[in-house]
Amino acid sequence: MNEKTVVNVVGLGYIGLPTALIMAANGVSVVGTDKNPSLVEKLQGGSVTFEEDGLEELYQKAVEGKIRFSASNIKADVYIVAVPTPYDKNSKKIDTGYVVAALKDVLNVCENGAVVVVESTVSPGTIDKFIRPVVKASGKTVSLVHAPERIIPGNMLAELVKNSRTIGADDRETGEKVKQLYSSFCKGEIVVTDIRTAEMTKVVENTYRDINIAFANELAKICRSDNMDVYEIIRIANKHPRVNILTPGPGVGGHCISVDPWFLVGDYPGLANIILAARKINDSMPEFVLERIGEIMEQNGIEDVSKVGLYGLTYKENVDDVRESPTLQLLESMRKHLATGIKVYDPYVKNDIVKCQYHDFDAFLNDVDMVVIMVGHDEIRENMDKLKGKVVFDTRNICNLDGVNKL
Ligand code: SAJ
Repeated sequence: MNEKTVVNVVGLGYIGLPTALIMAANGVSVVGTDKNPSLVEKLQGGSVTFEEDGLEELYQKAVEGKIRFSASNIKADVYIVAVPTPYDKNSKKIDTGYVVAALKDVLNVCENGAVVVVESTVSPGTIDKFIRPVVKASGKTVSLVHAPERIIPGNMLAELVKNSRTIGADDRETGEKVKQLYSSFCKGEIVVTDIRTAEMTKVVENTYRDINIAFANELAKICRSDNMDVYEIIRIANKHPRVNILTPGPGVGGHCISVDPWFLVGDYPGLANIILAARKINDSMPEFVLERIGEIMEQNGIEDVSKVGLYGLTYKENVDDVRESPTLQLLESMRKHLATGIKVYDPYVKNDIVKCQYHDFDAFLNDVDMVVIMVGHDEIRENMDKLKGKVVFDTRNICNLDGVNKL
């Protein structure tokens, strides 16, 4: 890798875009491509495509540097594939469709000797099973690398720089080459290993967090059943030097933690037991919240569900990503129970994506008697006073008003 190295980032979503921008802002020649022409046009036209702290500033730096956006791939030295890897809802196995399609597009244009880095999360063995055969069939000689991302939405740009990274490669030389490229922006330790270890490590990291959140959620249910304060119990238990319990919540959303553990369950049925139990607990939380809403409505004499409002549609605070969000899971559950009319508001979700959705906080509050805090966006944290006089059900433990109901 040298200053002439050209990188083509394929897929400009939540991971591809920040990666392309940060490389360009650090002097690497980057071409960002995406199959979605309107997304490419928007980037060419001067605006970013999702909200993330510091992303616009980074975009400005990148466009002053060496980046361009295109709807089709170009000849490059390194390709970084960052496209979604969903899972099949029935078999729980990974759906490699997008990665394979992106790879085929790369193979159509690349020259022999190019390096193809897969950043998308894949289940252990995917590169061997699904990616290598495609490369072989193309007749091209490329070096495959797996460099799974680790950045957390909400703090992506800081984490791109400071987090440690894993580079899985078939040989040391390729691994070191890619390490050098990533060290243009990454100041954390960059560990070079083999591809299978890199694949497994990524999935294990997200599974670890899923299991730990499930433990907190299970405690919330146990404490609710026997009238104990789960937050106080966790606060005290966490004073033990080797205990660090996470925070219970309305469920686990996002495209990572709620998805990756299923890869292990799908590939190792019978072996992945704690992992499966954790998934089930976290997936049960929206339904648990729904039951609590029913109880709290009854206790407060609220009979009409249209007098209840859900605050927050995204999967967590201060992001605009709604994928697998607990609120959407809850609404789906209500739909199955033929219950409709609950009101919804989220300052980050500008389009109408659900029924009875509001786009103004005050108008939303005016129309409801009970507010369910599903997401702890800064907006509500800074405006708690506005909830005075309402029945409040706080699933995130961020509200200290008198009489607030908790999980
Ligand atoms: N949540 C809780 N309680 C907690 C922590 C989180 O209920 O104590 C919920 C959140 O509200 C959210 C979900 O879990 O719905 C996941 O949020 P998160 O902030 O834990 O993680 P993600 O999904 O935004 O990002 C994760 C990160 N992985 C780990 O922390 C191991 C990130 O580093 C990965 O890069 C990302 O997945 C990914 O793309 O794989």
